[in-house]
Amino acid sequence: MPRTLFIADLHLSAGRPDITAAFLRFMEKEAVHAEALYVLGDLFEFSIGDDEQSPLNRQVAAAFRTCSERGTPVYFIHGNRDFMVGRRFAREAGMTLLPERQVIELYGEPTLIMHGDTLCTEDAGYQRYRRITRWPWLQWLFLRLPLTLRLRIAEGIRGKSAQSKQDKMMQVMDVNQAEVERQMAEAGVRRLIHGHTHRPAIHDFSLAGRPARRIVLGDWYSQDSVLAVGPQGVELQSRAFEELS
Ligand code: LP5
Ligand code: MN
Repeated sequence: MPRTLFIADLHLSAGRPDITAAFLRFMEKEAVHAEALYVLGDLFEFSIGDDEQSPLNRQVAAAFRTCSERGTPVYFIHGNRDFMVGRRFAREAGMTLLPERQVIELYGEPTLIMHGDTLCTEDAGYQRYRRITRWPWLQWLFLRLPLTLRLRIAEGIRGKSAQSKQDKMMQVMDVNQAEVERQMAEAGVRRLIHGHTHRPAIHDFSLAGRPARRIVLGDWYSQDSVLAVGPQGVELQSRAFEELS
């Protein structure tokens, strides 16, 4: 049975070899059998530019390349942590970079896919930070700094972000339903798939009087989270890392 797989929020880092192991096993055992693999952001804990040729980055690029060479195309949408992943990494990984919002036709159902951070409109501090870090000239300058300095800046932002998250209400960091409906209506879809909030769920609701669905992928901190979509329907799966070995 054909199926298309979606993952997000793996937060891969050198400090969590268990997540990398689960990811590599997933690539080898599951992704290669799919029609396509979509990675909806925050694959990496953070990215500071494609010239960071770390062993982890090499390993991930090789896993994607093997997958696409064996017939499963890999598509990537940036998350709020890895928006500096660029064309060079994409080329090395044999994957296609998609814009921040994309409508794909999934077995007859037009579906909007994205990372999900743009849906959190109540998080004004984050949205301001997001706008600034997407300025092309700022990214251009950032990429010209030495890697060690970029790493220090990234650590600085992570610290500030973790601090400010402590003062935010859970609801502020979730999606705003009106924004969900606005973006779905604008895209002309009745199904949305995203990650970012780490609140895996399938939400059914009514959009302009007709049934609509929002599917949220979970993170990979201590379990995986994989959405499989096929002609028969959708399945949001999660397995604890211990069950995977
Ligand atoms: O990722 P998560 O879920 O923990 O939190 C996000 C929002 N935080 C972020 C920041 C990332 O976690 C860290 C990414 C490092 C990127 C490195 C690349 C740098 C490239 C620079 C290019 C120009 O995205 C968090 C949201 C949360 O999701 C829920 O939606 O709330 O947002 C924040 O907390 C942002 C704060 O509101 C504002 C942060 C101010 C940062 C100020 C920067 C000062 C720079 C200092 C440098 C030394
Ligand atoms: Mn995110």
